[in-house]
Amino acid sequence: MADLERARGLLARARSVAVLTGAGISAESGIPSFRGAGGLWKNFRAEDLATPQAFARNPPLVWEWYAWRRELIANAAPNPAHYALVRIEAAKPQFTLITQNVDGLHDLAGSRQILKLHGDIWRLRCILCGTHWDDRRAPLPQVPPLCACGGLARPGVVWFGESLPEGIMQQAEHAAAAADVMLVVGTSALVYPAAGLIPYAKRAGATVMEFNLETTAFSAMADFSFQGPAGELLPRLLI
Ligand code: BV8
Ligand code: ZN
Repeated sequence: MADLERARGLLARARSVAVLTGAGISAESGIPSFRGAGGLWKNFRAEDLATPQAFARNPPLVWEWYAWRRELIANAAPNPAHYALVRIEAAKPQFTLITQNVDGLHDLAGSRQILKLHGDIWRLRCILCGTHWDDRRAPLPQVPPLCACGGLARPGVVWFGESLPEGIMQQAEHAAAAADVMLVVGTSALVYPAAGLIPYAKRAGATVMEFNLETTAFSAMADFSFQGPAGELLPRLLI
């Protein structure tokens, strides 16, 4: 694929690289995505369950979904796509991995410079006293889990209608604006403000390379749009 050769050459010469990943990069690790090709959470629309309203209305139902995902993720391993990003990070003077994923597989693979836009499924936060902590037990001994103060704990993730962690979009925009190359991997590019980073990088002069099973709203704007599994395509970007 001549285009992949060209993309590989551009990436090799890039000083500064930013990456935006979505659920699709974890699909080959056995974790179903939310929408689009391979999405297995059809019965649970993320927009219906990943909201403060859904949690207020029915904490056990929302926790059932997260407990199920935590168990899936606990038994999942990073795949060649995650590891390819670790190798790119090691080779670049400037590298930022911006992820929408909450599964922690980038950390497990060895990525260092990670911006977690939507939080982390292993973190819990008490809705009463605000204490937050890591709890990696899967299954959890009790669902919904309670805080030491007796308050109900929630997953430490960003739901629809909730703002992202303080200052994280500024950091992400800074990385996108500084990037010579932006890799966009396994995201349907439907959720904002994350998806806005793609045109943002493009406007700032980055070469945008998309890796997805299907096309998205930004495929036409991208300099390269590769259709195929990230686990197969990303390793071929490396010399
Ligand atoms: C906010 C929780 C404001 C954690 C998630 C109308 C227009 C525009 C925006 C809005 C609007 N109405 C509302 C909004 C804002 C809203 C939004 O964007 N809604 C969308 C649905 C339109 N955004 C928000 O609410 C955000 N907050 O805006 O706050 C604010 C400001 C100040 C004060 C208060 C409030 C919060 C967004 C975060 C929501 N939380 N999840 C969790 O449980 O995971 S979003 C959820 O979708 C996940 O986090 C996921 O990461 C994210 C994006 O999905 P993707 O990662 O892209 O996954 P998806 O399944 O969609 O796609 C997978 C892709 O991979 C597919 O394309 C597939 O083809 C591909 N693929 C599959 N296999 C492979 C592959 N590719 C390569 N290889 C493979 N093997
Ligand atoms: Zn508490």
